[in-house]
Amino acid sequence: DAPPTAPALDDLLAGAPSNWGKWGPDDEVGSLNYLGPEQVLAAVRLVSSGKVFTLQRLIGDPKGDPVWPGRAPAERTQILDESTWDSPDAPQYPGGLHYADDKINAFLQGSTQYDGLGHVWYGGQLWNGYDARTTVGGMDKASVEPIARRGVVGRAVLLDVARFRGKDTLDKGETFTHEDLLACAEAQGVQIQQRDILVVRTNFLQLFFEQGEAFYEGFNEPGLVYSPELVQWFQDMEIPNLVTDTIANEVTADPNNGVALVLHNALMRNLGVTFTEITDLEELAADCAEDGQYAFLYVAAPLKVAQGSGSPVNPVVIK
Ligand code: UVW
Repeated sequence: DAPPTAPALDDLLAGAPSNWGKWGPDDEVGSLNYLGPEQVLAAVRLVSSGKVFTLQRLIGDPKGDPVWPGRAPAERTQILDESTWDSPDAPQYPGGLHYADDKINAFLQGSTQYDGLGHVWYGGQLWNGYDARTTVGGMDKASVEPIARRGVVGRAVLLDVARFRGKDTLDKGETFTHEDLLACAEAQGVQIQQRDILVVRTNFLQLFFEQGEAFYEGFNEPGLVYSPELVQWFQDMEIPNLVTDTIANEVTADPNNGVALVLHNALMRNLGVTFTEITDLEELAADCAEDGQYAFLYVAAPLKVAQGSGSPVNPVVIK
């Protein structure tokens, strides 16, 4: 079949809900404004067992780092190690001090990461109406820095869509809707509340670890798919943050219209919903299936990168 002729995002999302201006003309954190002290305290009250889970994928994993096509996995380089200090030119420190140093060369949009709200756009405007020219040479507006400065703390709900569908992993291009998320929550015995952080499991990246580079053939991740109803639901539910275990948080190419990454625009650019991608939810999901607790305290502190379009992060869940 010939691919559908993709409409322009400007047309597809004309008249769609928008939160531009809602938190003032200078806002750069969008729907994270929904997470105030009340939400933090309510989330803290969910802690009962003291179990802790970290959601970051290992940078430099010998199994490889899945990244969006065109990006490269992070590279760690050893700069100083014990062999350095064998050299006659090595600096001498009183007392015989030796030390190791290394560095990483990494896409800020690789590995587990928070996107700045200005990471994607169409029609020459970013989140809150900022001019897209403000991205030139570095994000002067809606970078990840303001998100990193405030941090993200709230009640989160795991929605284990793979398990709900009785699958090990979702398939390439497989889609689901907000109604599927609601049905998944119901099956798990948890309610999605207003201002909840949504943590969605597909286990799709397992295919990357099984297939290596072949994973990128016909690249089309599974995920949430755009509809006006879905966008309205995110708006009504005041969802501050969408966290998933896929590279792009949504189906890569919308099967209804062929447009790439519609939800990055309808949710992130227009509503200010923060995106967190490439998380590892496996230990958390296994534990939730065992203890039945699908709502928990979620804490994330992306790195403060001036003008960064994104930043690595190791989110923490506490039950
Ligand atoms: C793109 O926006 C292309 O990628 P990401 O999934 O990292 O947001």
